Formats: sequence, C-alpha cells, structure tokens
Amino acid sequence: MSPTDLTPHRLPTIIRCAVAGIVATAVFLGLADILARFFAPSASPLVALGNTIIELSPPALQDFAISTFGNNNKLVLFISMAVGGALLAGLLGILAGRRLKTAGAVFSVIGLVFISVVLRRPDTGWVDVVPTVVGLGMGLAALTALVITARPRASAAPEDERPPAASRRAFLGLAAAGTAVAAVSLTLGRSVQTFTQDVATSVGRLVLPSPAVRAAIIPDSASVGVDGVASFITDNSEFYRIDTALVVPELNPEEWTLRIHGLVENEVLIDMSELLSLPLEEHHITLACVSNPVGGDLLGNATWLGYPVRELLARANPLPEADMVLSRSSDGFTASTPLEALTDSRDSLLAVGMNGEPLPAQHGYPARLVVPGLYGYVSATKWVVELEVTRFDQDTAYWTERGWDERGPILVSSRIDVPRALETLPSGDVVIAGVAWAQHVGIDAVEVQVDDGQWESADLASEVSVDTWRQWRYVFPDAEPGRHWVSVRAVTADGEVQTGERQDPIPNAATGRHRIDFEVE
Ligand SMILES: Nc1nc2c(c(=O)[nH]1)N[C@H]1C(S)=C(S)[C@@H](COP(=O)(O)O)O[C@H]1N2
Ligand SMILES: [Mo]
Repeated sequence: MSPTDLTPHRLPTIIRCAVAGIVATAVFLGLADILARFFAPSASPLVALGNTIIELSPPALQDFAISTFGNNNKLVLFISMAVGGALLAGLLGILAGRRLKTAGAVFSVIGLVFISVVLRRPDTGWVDVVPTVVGLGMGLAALTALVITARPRASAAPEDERPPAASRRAFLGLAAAGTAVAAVSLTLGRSVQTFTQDVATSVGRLVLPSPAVRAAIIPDSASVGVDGVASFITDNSEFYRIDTALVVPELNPEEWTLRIHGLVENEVLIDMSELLSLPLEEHHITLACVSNPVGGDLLGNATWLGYPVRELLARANPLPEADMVLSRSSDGFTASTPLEALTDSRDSLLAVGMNGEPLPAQHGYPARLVVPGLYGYVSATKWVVELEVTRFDQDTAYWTERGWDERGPILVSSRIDVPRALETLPSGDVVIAGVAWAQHVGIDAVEVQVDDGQWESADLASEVSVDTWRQWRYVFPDAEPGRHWVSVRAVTADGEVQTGERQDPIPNAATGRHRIDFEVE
C-alpha cells in the first residue's frame, strides 16, 4: 500500500479514533434527543445547550446574529454547534485511542455538564435528566466498542499501523451502525410531528370564531402596484420570525390559560374556551423587530384576530401605582410593556388568529400579544401565559436585562424595495418604490433623493391604518446611463422627519436612511 492510500478502511488510527469520538457523541446526543420527546422539550441535551448558549451569549453577539442572519440565526447556531461539537468529539476520540479510561472520564464529565445544563432550564425537573443519562451510557458503550476496534492490535507488527481486516470490518460496521442510530434518532427527534400528534391535530382543531369587529377593508389603492414591493399583507409563511426559543414551544390550547396578577385588584384567569367566546376584534397591525437593520426585512404586516388587552386589564383593575405589564411566555421569555399602551385606545390584542388562521406555532400558538407602536421585544410576547402588572422600577424584562431600552417605541423608518441594490436597468424612467412605517403615529409623506439632488415627494398608497406600513412610489425621469444612487426618508403625521444619523440597533433601534445604488444602461 502506498503511504498516501487513505481509502476508508485504510485510514490511519488517529482518524479512525476521531471518527469513533464523533460517532459516539452523536449516538449520545441523538438517543438523548429522541428520548427527550417523552419528557420536557429542554430534556434534550442539545436543545438545553442551544437555549443556554442563546441565553448566556453577550447581547452584542445576539444582536449581531439577529441583524446579520435574521430569520436564519438559529440555523447558524445549530451549524456552529455541530462544527464545534464535532471538533471536540474528534479530539475526545483521539484521546480515547491513547487512554480509553481517561477519555471515558472526560466523556462522563461532559455528560455531567449536559445534565446541569438540562436542569437549569425553566421547564425541567430531575426526571428530565433521564434521556441524558441513558444517552450518555449508550454513548460511552459506543465509544469503548469503536475505539477498541479502531486501534491496531498490540500483537500487530509495530510498522503495521493498520488493524487486521476483521477488525477493520468490525470498526466500519460499528461506525456505520452508530451513525445510523444517531441519524435516525436526530431526524425523528427533530421532526415535530412524530410525537406531537395531539398538538398538531389540535392546531387544526382550534376553530376561530368570526370577529365581532372586522378589520378595515383593504382597498386596491393600499398597494402602489409595483412588483417587488413587500405586499401590504405578509403571508404567514413569509412573516419574519425572531425569538429566543430554539425549539418552538408546543402548547395545548385545551390546557392553555392566561393569568393576570401582580398590582391588581382582582386576579384574572382565562382559558381558551372563554377567550374564544368573547367578542373578538380583527385589526391590521405591522409588527417590527428592534434589531432590524436599516433596509432590513425584520418586519411584517398581518391581520390579527384577538381580544383587546384593555378589556382584560379592566377586569383585573390595575392599582394606581402600576406602570408596566411584564408579559411572560411558557418558555420564560418576558417583555415589559408600558401599562398605558395596553389600556389606552389603541388596538393592543391578545391575539389568537393571524391572517385568518390560528397563530402558526412559530408565531405564538395558541395566543400572543400584539401592540401597535412598540417593537416586538417589549410587547409581542408569543406563547403568552402570564401578565404581571408591575412597575418599571421594580421589574425588568429579558432584553432590558441585556441592555435594550425598557420601553421600545417604534421609530419612523422607510425602505427601498425597488430597484434592488446594484440592479441594472434600461435607460429612461426609473420606478423607485418601497414601504414606510411609523406605527400608531402614521406616515404623512415619503421623500426620495436621487444622486444627491433635491428631496422629491413620493406618491403614497392610501393609508389603511396608522398602525400599518404604507407603500410609496416615485418615478425618476429620464435616467442617464451610468451609476445612480437613491435615498429615502419618511415624515410622520406628527411632522417628524426620519433622521439621517446612523445608529446601531442597540439600545432602541437602528436609525439612518436606506440608500441603494443602481446602474442604468
Ligand atoms: N416568547 C417569546 N415571544 C417573543 C420573542 C421571544 O423571544 N420569545 N421575541 C419578540 C421579538 S424580539 C419580536 S421582534 C417578535 C417577533 O414576532 P414574530 O416572530 O411573530 O415575527 O416577537 C416577540 N415575542
Ligand atoms: Mo425583535
């Protein structure tokens, strides 16, 4: 055999051992993950670790991940975990090749770390460590068996690094079996449908009542009719998703309740059948994420069906000293909403429907808050189970503890959707179009500046509600061939002009004007 012959069954011992470490770790985490389906969601060591990383990562990193990867931030986290984990597991396998006992001890210590990570989650108790313990045992067994077959026999001639053929086959067989076990468990463990038939079918079963108050009819004139501009209503499947939940919480609407307590005269407990029997209202409201970068797409507009939070709070009757409502989700996320935004005349909803359907699981099924005029992180709690009436000087919320503004009002902003950045267009008139928003204040004007010329007024689509975004359109006449650039700014109904001063999202949203360059042929 030539020294460079690295066909799979001729791999050097060190690589076989690294493979052993990776396969054994995958067996551990895969088996624990599938077993966890019978326990709490965070009983999966993988899920618990991912959630712990999210929770403990510095706010700047979390903000970077959301601003840069947007809806894909969790995928990026998973991939980083997989790459980092495989590296560590490979090293562990190599160690096992030299000192199996030491590696076994390290493996067990890692297992203990996973156990403590699982126990730290808000939704787990002692029994939820069972999947990790069982997985750990199987992983250790896999590591031992794999490493023993991966190592050259002591009896082999010293110059022959390779184990005998029988042992090579045993190693390959074991490695393939281990990989199959891990792959099947992870695939089944991660496919929500497998063990959640009852939730999946109850998603289908929650029948929304028709609204007592219907949303405004959306006229054709709410759209400027330019292809490529975000449509006035965002499809549920295209709606941005931002949350700290690595695994989407699965709440059974039959067991769901919302508890209102704290600085209130009466504690209120409401369940789903009572909620659905109340006169529900439908409103178009544009939701936005504070982490949205200038020109970004972390916002969307939907028709929400729900019950006014104002009415629920009136039942509870907040005490005069209260000034904040801390809403809490089933997975421990919290948002601090100024009490006033939930009791004034705006259409703050405890929502159960989104664009004519029950809330999709990712968007808070079976119930969430939607508050016009405030960023999602201080108001739009998904999977909401609790409203604690309190005070800003007494309580803080998830993102406030990480350096973000405690009140989070939405800032006026605008975006160019057409043309696309760096698009090449034929000469002549150039259609420029996009959206602008200043929820709960309203957009009065949008202005466009091409090539550092005058600020020109864009045409506005008709206003459906001050709580929604508004499309705009401007035709730049007779564009000369060559490079051009365009900026946009919006003016609110209060006369506030969107600032051109650039500021990062933290602590209270990015500012600055969206600008794109395009080319005319
Ligand atoms: N339970 C829970 N609710 C949450 C969050 C969260 O992390 N957990 N994120 C908030 C943030 S930051 C935003 S911008 C909105 C996004 O709502 P969406 O995912 O339905 O678009 O949800 C809010 N509600
Ligand atoms: Mo957000």
